[in-house]
Amino acid sequence: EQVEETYVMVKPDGVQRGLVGEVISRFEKKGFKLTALKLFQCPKELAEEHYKDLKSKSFFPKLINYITSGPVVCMAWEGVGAVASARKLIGATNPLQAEPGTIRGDLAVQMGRNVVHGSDSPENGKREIGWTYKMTQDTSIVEVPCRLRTQ
Ligand code: DAT
Ligand code: MG
Repeated sequence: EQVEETYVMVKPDGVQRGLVGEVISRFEKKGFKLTALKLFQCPKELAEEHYKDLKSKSFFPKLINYITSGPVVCMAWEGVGAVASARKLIGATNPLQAEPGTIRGDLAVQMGRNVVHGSDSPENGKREIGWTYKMTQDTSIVEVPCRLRTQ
């Protein structure tokens, strides 16, 4: 197992419901290291890029509408096997199928409101974390200025 960085994002429903602390807490308790954090409003173009593999799906417009509906919290978490482990902590895509003990299993009931995103591969982790940094530097993006880099 290798030290990896994964991108975790609290989606607008999670932010609106006040679950940011709960999500962060689970990753902290697991033992991962928080290396970046940002609160921002995802532009439509970036949402479409983020979910481009799902472009042909019937739910794609709804998904983009949801993810751009309010601020999201973007994070990078580092640790041994962090990508797969984060996916386990998050649970299955459909919250009704997610195991109790997982974030989605404990905190959500709807596929279209499943609280959190986690990268599905180390490559996508790098790619998705890159956007967070890019957004941080792009002053044209409407954002709550909130940035943290631990080292
Ligand atoms: P995950 O978020 O578990 O990686 P995914 O990448 O397949 O799942 O899909 C991204 C998001 O799209 C998912 O979190 C919720 C939504 N979604 C996926 N499949 C869906 C479906 N069949 N109906 C409605 N929304 C769906
Ligand atoms: Mg996915």
